[in-house]
Amino acid sequence: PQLERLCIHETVDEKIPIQAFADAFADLDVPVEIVGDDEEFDRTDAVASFRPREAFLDAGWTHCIRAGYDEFDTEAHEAAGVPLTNSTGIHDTTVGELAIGYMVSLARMLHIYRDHQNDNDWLAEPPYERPFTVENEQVCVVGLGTLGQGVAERADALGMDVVGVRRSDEPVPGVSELYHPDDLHEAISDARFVVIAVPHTPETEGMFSTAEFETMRDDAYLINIARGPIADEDALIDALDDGTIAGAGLDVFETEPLPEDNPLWDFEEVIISPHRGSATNRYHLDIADLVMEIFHQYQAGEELRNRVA
Ligand code: NDP
Ligand code: 7N6
Repeated sequence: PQLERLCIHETVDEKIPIQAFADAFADLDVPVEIVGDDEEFDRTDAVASFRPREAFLDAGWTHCIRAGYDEFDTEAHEAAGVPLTNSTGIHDTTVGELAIGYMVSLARMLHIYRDHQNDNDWLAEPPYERPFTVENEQVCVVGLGTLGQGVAERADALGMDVVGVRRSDEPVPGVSELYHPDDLHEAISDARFVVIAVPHTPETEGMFSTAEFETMRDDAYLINIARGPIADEDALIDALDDGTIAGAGLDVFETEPLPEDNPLWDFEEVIISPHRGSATNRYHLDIADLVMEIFHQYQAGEELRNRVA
């Protein structure tokens, strides 16, 4: 059956002002409703949501407003015959810029100057050896989809030497050398920055742990813009603590919000952002455009963009 309603689940509000998101569908020719957990669905309903709910298995189609759909049960969607789509394909600029921001700040000590600014402290004699330019430094981008390509393209434009890791051997603009995940250690061993941009799957969980941090240079920085559990947090804390690696830029964590007593807060050479890699003032429009594109594909009986189940 055709879709007769677009339901926006209240969990969208965890990341996007929900009314602005709903208003972005003004041109859609079906009613748009914000719904809660007591809502019942049928096959004429489309649902856009941040979090999964079992009730969505009664709908006609479910869209996850995140690129990472690791919380959704793809098998249940397949068994119920309810297509599930995700939001990959739109975060190259937003998350790419965040990764560049981390690297430039870590290289040029912006985070440390800001710490001193908080105390009105001029920091007259910063260590001469500490700052460096990202230009000519090597970055290894692990995962070369939308996020990874967004990072690679920007890093290349800054004159960095970009290498990368992916399972397929499809080349990526700006990436000088591609490695298979089996050769992860070789890929990361010379890099000044290692950027994690893979989805969270059974294969990538714990992909970075003690052995990987030991393989990295001791003046290297880990940037995680994907999902917390891909880098074992206890092992990361140990590696930062004993100088196995130099620092980190982290947007994602094993537990979010990051608990107040987590040791990661206290490292001078760690920059933490609250899982806002995609957050800009027009994010609701980017997601709404994608949802409308898939909505029209569904109505036309076409293949759905970003279908993951
Ligand atoms: P894509 O699907 O576009 O890209 C994923 C890439 O990872 C592909 O290039 C794939 O290439 C590669 N890959 C998959 N498995 C492996 C593996 N085992 N080893 C190495 N490479 C692998 O996803 P996106 O780039 O859109 O998003 C990636 C993840 O980032 C999301 O799943 C999400 O968790 C996270 N994310 C975080 C955001 C934030 O706010 N911080 C915002 C958006 C996304 P190949 O098939 O060749 O291996
Ligand atoms: C913002 C989610 C993703 O996977 O976690 C990120 O896309 C951002 C709605």
